[in-house]
Amino acid sequence: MSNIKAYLVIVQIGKKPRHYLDESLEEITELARSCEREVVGFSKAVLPEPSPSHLIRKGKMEEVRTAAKAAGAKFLIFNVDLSPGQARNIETDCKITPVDRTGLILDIFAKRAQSREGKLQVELARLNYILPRLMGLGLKMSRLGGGIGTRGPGEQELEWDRRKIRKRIARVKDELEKVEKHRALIRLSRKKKHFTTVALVGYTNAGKSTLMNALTGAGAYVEDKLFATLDPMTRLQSVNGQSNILFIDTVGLIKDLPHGLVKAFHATLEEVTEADMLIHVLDAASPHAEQQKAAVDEVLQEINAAEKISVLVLNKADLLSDDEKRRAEGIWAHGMLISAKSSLGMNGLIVKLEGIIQDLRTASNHSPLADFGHSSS
Ligand SMILES: Nc1nc2c(ncn2[C@@H]2O[C@H](COP(=O)(O)OP(=O)(O)OP(=O)(O)O)[C@@H](O)[C@H]2O)c(=O)[nH]1
Ligand SMILES: [Mg+2]
Repeated sequence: MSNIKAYLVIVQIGKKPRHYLDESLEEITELARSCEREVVGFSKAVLPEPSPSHLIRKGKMEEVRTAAKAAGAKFLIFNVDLSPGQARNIETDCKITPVDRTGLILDIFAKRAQSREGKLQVELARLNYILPRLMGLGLKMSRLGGGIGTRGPGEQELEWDRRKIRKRIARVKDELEKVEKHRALIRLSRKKKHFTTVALVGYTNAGKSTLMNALTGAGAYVEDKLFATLDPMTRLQSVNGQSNILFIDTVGLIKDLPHGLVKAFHATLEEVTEADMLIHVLDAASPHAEQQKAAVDEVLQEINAAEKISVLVLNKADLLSDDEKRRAEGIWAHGMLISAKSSLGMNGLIVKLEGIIQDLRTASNHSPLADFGHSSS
């Protein structure tokens, strides 16, 4: 199957860190690849401020259009988000569909969603993304329709679509609420059964699913693509004599995660908020490991999970030289160097987990609330 061709437009607006453009290009290329788009070329632009009409200036837009057309691109992928108006103008002038960073991430999520819940979450995020864009289109249609007070047939259609979308949003939200309630019940029953839950969190592609498999033999889907995992997967496991440990593999995070997505994935991320402890998986071999850790920490803050007991694992240690290992340990003194793939350092990690879980259990046995809700189920 041949992939759909895409041309990248990498824009820097205002002052940014030194390698911003290169890093942005690298990230969008990875996202495009994960969305099964074939990158056929790219342009870079540095702007003091965005042009309200097309984001980039007219001359640059023309250059992009010519290069993209010549390369047979069906999409123009931008590294930043476009306003509905900019997206519409670019499409009208270039006759190539623009996709912004959020749109691209949403497309990947849509491809990956498997479970009913995952599909609902992605649908909600997409509907919320489309709604203001339809409104932009509606405005244009009303202008086409003539003066104030007159409505072109096009606009009526869009008005109706908007209503339909709003209705659908309400229904999807309703259904998600039910799912959330169901999840809460499941969590309660886990508590009653005295399971200890360990959530694996981290930047996308850090190796969470690989570690999940190494710890539990779960057979979680692993791929060298961004957002390979969308639906949380749970596996019950014993660790060195500590039984009833529930490992949860979760959706990967990314910097500047579109806000709508965080909201849509509320129920999934709640698994992290409610977990007894976290394993933060970091790709220590990535040149962007520090930024990636910061981005994950930010989301953990946002979902009130930053204070949780957590173990930082510096994964992919098999790719590091001795010097690089020392450097990583210098930056993250509490981090544990492991390779989920080659099982390097895994024994140490398991011993560490066992110790923490034992402490957690001892603490909860001594807590006056320990027997709260306890039953023989
Ligand atoms: N060399 C090396 N590669 C690894 C290691 N752990 C994972 N990988 C590779 O990294 C890629 C991503 O692994 P996944 O386990 O899918 O990563 P993830 O964090 O679950 O990714 P998402 O689900 O997309 O967020 C795969 O190609 C893995 O084979 C490791 O310890 N060493
Ligand atoms: Mg995964």
